[in-house]
Amino acid sequence: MPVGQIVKAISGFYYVRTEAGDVLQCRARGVFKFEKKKLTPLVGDVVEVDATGLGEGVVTSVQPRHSELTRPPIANVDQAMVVCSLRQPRFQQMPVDRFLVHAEREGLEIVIVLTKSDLIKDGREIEQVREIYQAAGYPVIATSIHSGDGLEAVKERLAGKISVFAGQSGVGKSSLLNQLLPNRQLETGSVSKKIGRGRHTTRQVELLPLDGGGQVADTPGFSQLSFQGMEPADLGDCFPEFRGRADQCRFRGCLHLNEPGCEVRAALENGEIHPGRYRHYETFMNEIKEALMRRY
Ligand SMILES: Nc1nc2c(ncn2[C@@H]2O[C@H](COP(=O)(O)OP(=O)(O)OP(=O)(O)O)[C@@H](O)[C@H]2O)c(=O)[nH]1
Ligand SMILES: [Mg+2]
Ligand SMILES: [Zn+2]
Repeated sequence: MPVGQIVKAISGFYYVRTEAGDVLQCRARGVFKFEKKKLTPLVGDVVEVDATGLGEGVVTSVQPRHSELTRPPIANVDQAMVVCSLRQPRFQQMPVDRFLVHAEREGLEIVIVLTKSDLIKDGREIEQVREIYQAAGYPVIATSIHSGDGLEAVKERLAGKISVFAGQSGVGKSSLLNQLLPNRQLETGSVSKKIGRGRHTTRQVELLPLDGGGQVADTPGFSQLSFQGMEPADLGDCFPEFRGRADQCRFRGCLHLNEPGCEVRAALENGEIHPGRYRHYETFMNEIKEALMRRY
């Protein structure tokens, strides 16, 4: 039975690229389950298909995933390109930090991609953002589709991997991909002047092959991201700049809030951890605790 990968899903149809390179339009047969959980096939899933002829088929099984994101919905990616614009809309640290937690939970490689650098007159702003994230251990690439800034660096990071472009609507995910995929023109949209937000131009997740190996997924912009199902003790692990220090906290299970002998707080106080990142840790911790209270 041929094995393939779901590259797109639209209203109950799964588009499966087989090893032979054909794309079959498939329905799913039956209910798939892992660990007793009902599972809906996602873009990125490796599946078995029954070819029924004329470019059509049926998905008969889904293989276990090595990673899974709910927003954007995609399975088996290796790397997340966290895309955020510098202007139109203005850079916002909160949604980036929020998404980073989700990507860290799935153990993804992460690159922060800043877009629209042509709209910035003073390079210091880029340097400030770079400092925040490089101190946390993330590579940061500033890009512009107009000046060509950073495009080669993004290409190098994508080579040979399965990556997802994730970020809010209007930050320029599809525009950037159009620069990297000369044979594909993805639809792009304008940013509303009035509310400074994108218009949700991209409607579905699509996995696209890259010249020279690797694949990349364009995804719809999203804004709401919650921490449902997370435990307070999980959060620190999703901040790479906390991880090495947490082992040295006085108490095991230290949540790095008010505990004495906390090495994360010590690093914050001597300026090794960025205060904005720590503030977001506290915000997310409160959200996780509130969600837990509602559950019981
Ligand atoms: N000045 C400038 N504008 C850019 C750049 N990249 C994208 N844009 C503009 O930003 C707007 C939104 O771009 P899209 O690529 O549609 O954004 P998106 O992230 O794919 O948005 P959704 O599909 O809605 O999630 C368009 O008007 C683009 O022309 C850039 O590097 N510089
Ligand atoms: Mg788009
Ligand atoms: Zn601690």
